Amino acid sequence: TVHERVDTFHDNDQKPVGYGRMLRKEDPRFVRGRGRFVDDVRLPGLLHLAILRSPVAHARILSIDTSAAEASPGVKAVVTGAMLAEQGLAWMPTLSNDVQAVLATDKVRFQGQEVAFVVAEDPYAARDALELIDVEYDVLDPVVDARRALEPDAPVIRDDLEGKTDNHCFDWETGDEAATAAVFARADVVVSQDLVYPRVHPAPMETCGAVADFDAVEGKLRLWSTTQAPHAHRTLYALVAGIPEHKIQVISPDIGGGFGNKVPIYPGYVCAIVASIVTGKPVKWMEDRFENLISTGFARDYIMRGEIAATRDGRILAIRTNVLADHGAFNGTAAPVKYPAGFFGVFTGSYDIEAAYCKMTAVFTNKAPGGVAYACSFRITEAVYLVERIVDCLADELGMDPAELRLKNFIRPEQFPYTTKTGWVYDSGDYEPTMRLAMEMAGYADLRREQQEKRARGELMGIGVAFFTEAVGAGPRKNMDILGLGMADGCELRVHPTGKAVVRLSVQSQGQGHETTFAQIVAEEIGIPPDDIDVLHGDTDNTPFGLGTYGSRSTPVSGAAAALVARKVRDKARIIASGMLEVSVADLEWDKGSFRVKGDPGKSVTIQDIAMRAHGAGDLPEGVEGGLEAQICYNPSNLTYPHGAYICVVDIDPGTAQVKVRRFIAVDDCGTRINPMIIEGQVHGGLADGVGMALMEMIAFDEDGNCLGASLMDYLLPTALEVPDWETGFTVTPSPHHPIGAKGVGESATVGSPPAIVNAIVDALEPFGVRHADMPLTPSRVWDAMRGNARPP
Ligand code: PCD
Repeated sequence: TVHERVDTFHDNDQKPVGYGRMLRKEDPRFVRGRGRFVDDVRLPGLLHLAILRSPVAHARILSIDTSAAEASPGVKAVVTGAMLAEQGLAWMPTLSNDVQAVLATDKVRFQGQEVAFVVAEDPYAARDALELIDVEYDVLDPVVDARRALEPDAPVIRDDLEGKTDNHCFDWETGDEAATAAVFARADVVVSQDLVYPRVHPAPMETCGAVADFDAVEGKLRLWSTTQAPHAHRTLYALVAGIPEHKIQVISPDIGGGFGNKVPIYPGYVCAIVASIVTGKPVKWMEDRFENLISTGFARDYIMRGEIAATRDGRILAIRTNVLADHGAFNGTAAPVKYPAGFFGVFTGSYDIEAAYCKMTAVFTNKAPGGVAYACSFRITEAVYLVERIVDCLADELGMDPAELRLKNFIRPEQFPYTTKTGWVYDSGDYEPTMRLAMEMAGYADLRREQQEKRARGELMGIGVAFFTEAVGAGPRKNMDILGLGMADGCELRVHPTGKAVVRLSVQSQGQGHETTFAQIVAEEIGIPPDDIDVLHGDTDNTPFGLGTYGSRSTPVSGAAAALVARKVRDKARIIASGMLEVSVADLEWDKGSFRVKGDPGKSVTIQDIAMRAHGAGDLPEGVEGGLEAQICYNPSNLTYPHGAYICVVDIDPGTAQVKVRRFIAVDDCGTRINPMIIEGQVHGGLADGVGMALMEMIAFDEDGNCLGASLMDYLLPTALEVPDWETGFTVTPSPHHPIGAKGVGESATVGSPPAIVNAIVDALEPFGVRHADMPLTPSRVWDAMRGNARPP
């Protein structure tokens, strides 16, 4: 366990080989405005596409008249759902075994749904023509509340599905219902609490878009698109559009943030492809902020009841939960097939308990589809919020300190690998030091004293504690696939004659800095400096197959692939070195960057010498082919389970109910740390996300199904003004099954911070007898809670 609180980093003069703080290789491009995003793609003859969206949440389409739009200046084509239906393209599969309308044919099922598109010479002509399309709607009653969706007389939203007579999406359960009931029956203390994780939106800085270029002569489709999973998307386009897969190239260039929003396939991508085929020209579709917020993958929207059973002295025995999940109009989440509720099964948290059970019902409503893993490994954010809130409710009931209660119930280090009561095998963990470090950095005892003094003066100060274990790195192909595609990752490494290298990844960066960290992983293994290693990604023609970047899977899966492919190259280099030095391979030892003869350190060859020899004149040892390159496909044996302890300090203005996050201490354990500077950046970003969700963000709807969070004036994102100076620390518990011991970290802070903040606010409101209040804790909600009428969103 290491305790480090560095807030500075050294520059590139001290180039470390391998792991360590290193400035990002991609940043010179970004800070000079030389990034190349989808909207920067300009091809000769480029046409522009705009989408007509439904103004209402639920209606039957009676007629669509496109004649005026077709006659509008600059317009090349106007396409409706009926026209797509003729080609069998009106519906497409989602990444969770549902279907979604590309363009509505029968009904519109959410406000903002795609109804028709216009292709024109410029984006303005396309947008202007949208207003000339005349759609006649027969408006139906919308269902905007998940509870209402289950009522027997609720309108049936998905009447496109054969024999569908209700709004059920799926039922799911995990754990042991009877065993859990038995433990609850004999427990001294049982606490239950209703909790809502409201619908929020990932809101990346860059909205979604695509440029499709179908070359009829070559029969080849090139698609630049804002995708977090180019290879998986390519396979899907091949299956849906019937274009042979080797004739599709998906390019995901620089991406301005993904956060799960860019995992699904959106109708706009498919429309751009259709438009290019129809017009014979390249076509660009870029949505605006409003379209992104109302129609693309939202996150959360879980209504949960949490129950916790314990002994009087604070031993947690069992956790039970019942969840109503709102999936919107189409089940558009992306989750491994066997996990319709994602990894919600980790709701037992970081505690060693006797029994657990979850029952979930998912429903369709007249809201945009999604339920995407927004900075979350498939619903872990909801699971962690649930457990960390009810543990606090239990602490309140028992009159115990929330940190002490957690310390008392942690899974102990000697229990790892630990199989939870819902069947997850936590690979490694050492929770107590992480918690103690956070408490020490926070000055926990002093904070509690300060709180006592302030309470005596009527001031509202709260201290919130949260501890999380995540499951990231999907996943072992024996039980994880998306639409039949196993979740493994390929990696290819080529060392050129002069000792410079190129590594090709199947994952795709959206800003995380993969061009730096993957060069560092390879550097650590073969001793070539990171600046001499280029990382290629995001282009299906030039990278090996793999399932993409989300659920913090790049480090656990592709990071392992990169280390192993480098070791494969090193093994070959060793044989070549043995020939060069005329000794057996067993007589060589590796010294980061060179092989030397054991006992004769003067005799050595560098990796660069070996690279030249591998490509150069002269014979190579028996059985060794020329060149210095390798390729692998890595199938992880398990997920990795990072953990962390977060402590938040808030002050609440008793006159305005405004919450100020005064301090935030985050101690993360992601195993071996590749680039601590990047990790801190990841944590800072995730913590800001958490402040947003806990205090301000919510996609709400009125009773007609109008989206009330359709602009950044209504959907509030945190800025520098709302966040404190983060205090970060770390511990290191390597993953035993990962070749370099690294676990993912990209989502940890988003997962762990909301409960810490809400716990702090509820703690501050203790004098008012508040045990819970639902996010987002805006001043009005906090005010209501203080007045004893906390209301769900
Ligand atoms: N790392 C290091 N070390 C360790 C780990 C990690 O260094 N141990 C680093 C790496 O390398 C990278 C990062 O860090 O760079 C991260 O990682 P990860 O965790 O593995 O992750 P990834 O896979 O790479 O990524 C993903 C994530 C996610 S998932 C999200 S949401 C978010 C994050 O990522 N997103 C983003 N972060 C970020 N950042 C940015 N800038 N942008 C973006 O967009 Mo999801 O599911 O999709 O929802």
